[in-house]
Amino acid sequence: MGASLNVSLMKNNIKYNGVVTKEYNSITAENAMKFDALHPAENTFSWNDADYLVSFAQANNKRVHGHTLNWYMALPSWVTNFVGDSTAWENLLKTHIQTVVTYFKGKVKSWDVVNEAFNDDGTLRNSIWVQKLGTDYIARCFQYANQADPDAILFYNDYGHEYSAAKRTAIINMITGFKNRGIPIHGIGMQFHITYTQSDANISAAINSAAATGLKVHISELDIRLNTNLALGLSLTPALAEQQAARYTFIVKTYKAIPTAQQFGITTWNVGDGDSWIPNWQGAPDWPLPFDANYLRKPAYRGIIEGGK
Ligand code: 9MR
Repeated sequence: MGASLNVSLMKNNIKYNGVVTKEYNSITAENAMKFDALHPAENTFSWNDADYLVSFAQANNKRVHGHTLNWYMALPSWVTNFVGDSTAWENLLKTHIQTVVTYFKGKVKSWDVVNEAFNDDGTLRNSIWVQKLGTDYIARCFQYANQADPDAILFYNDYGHEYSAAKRTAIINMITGFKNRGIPIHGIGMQFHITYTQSDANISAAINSAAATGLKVHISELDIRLNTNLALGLSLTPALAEQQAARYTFIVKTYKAIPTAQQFGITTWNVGDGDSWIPNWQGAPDWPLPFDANYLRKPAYRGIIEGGK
């Protein structure tokens, strides 16, 4: 069980740090390993925040999952403004991936190599990477990462598997193609930023179709929103909290039914309701996580335990 971590809360909030230390055995950096954080200028790498999380993990015996080597967001302006031919762009891509993977070799044992490359309709997102490097850049990202650390477990990470059959089919087709071509890919990350109204059928279809690839499956950014109408005055009622707990239980149960060797883990995106990215993103209050804003366990916590039994 993992969570994505905010470095400044780890340093400054004793309750946050305590809950993280006690409750999880895997961590992902919420932002500290993204391109803009690690590589703010062409010839500058900035490792401090990422190092802090890696040291914490080593001292407390936790796995570190790397997020993310390639994404269309969280890019520094030197990349979005970069001028160069396709060789120069390829070099930029390769240098970033290989510098980062080499730096963390042996410490970060798995990576989201490429994040969110598809649109919800299953077409490839027309990102800066597609524009500069063509559609097969995704395969090359995996090859570059694998060259830098042949032992790293490499994931393709995305969202929407539960609500878009077209998107999950496109992702699975890409993965099958990679396997046939010998492109090193070992896992599929499904973010699962979902609402409590998401159906059993959709959740099962996402988990089971990912498992059918034979790859490791990571539920990589789980949170369960309650404010489906974006009501500004909504408050968390016991009834809503119980419905959320039941969704957590169903997800964990369904996940635990896939072959054990394919269960990479379940990671929530953030730790407590007070540090969730959701309220800010949707512009309305919400309580998507297993801990409340004081880092006390919610019914969702019990729901997770229940699902693992
Ligand atoms: O939670 C992250 C937020 O703090 C950042 O501002 C944002 C941009 O870097 O990324 C958020 O995390 C995203 C993750 O990296 C990829 N999947 C969606 C997550 C929520 O937007």
